[in-house]
Amino acid sequence: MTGVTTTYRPVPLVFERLPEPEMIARARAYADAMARRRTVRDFSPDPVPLELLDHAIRAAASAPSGAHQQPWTFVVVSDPERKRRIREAAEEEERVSYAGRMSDEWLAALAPLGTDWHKPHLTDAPHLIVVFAQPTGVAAAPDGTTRKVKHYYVDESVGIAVGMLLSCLHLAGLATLTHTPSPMGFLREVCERPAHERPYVVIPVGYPRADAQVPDLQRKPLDEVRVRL
Ligand code: IYR
Repeated sequence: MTGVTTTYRPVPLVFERLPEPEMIARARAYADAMARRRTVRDFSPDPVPLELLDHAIRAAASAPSGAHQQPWTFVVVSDPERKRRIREAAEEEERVSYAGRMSDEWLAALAPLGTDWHKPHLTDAPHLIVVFAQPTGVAAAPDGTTRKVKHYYVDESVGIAVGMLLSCLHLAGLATLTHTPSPMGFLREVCERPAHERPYVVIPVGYPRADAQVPDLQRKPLDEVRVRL
C-alpha cells in the first residue's frame, strides 16, 4: 500500500507544426541572437520597467521541472537600501574568498575574466533578480492541512529556469550578470525568504554602461561541443 492516489487527467496538446524552412530560420535567428549575449559587469543605473522583468520571470517559470513541482522563487530587488545590503554582504564574503578560500587553480581560471571582490553591479543595476530553489515545498491537502514534500531534480529545474530567464532578458534588450556569491546564505534574510528556500543565484539586470567592457572571450565552435552518432 503506497498511499498514492492517481490524478493523471490528460488534455489534448496544443501544438502548431511549422514548415521546415520556417523552423530552421527560427532556430538560426535564435542561436544568432543568443551568440550576442555577454555577461556584463558594468551597469548603467537607467531604469527598467518592472513589467519587463515580470514577463521574463513568466518565461523562466514556464521551465520544465521535476514532477512539475516548480521549485523556484524569483525575488526582484529594486530598493536601493536592500541592494546596498546585498552588495555589502556579498563583497564581505568575496573578500574572504579571493583572499584565501579560493584555490590558486580557481583564481587562475578566473584571471581571464578580470573579476575580484568588488561588486559595484549589485548597486548600479536597477534590479537584482535573486533566485531561490526549494528543495522541499508545502503541499495542501483537500481538508486544508499542509505537509512538507520533497522536490525532485531541484538544481536541474532551477538551472533550466534561470537559462530561460537570461535568454528572455537578453532578447528583450537587457544585460545580465550571473553572480554566485559564496557562501550566499545571507540572501535568505535580506530577501525575507523562509528557511526551506535556498539562494541559488543573483542576477543584476539593466542596461550596460556606455563605456562597459567585457573580456575578450571566444565560445567553443560547434564542432567541439556537438557530437553526432
Ligand atoms: N563568486 C565569485 C567568484 C567567481 C567564480 C566563478 I566559477 C566565476 O565564473 C566568476 C566569479 C565572484 O562572483 O567574483
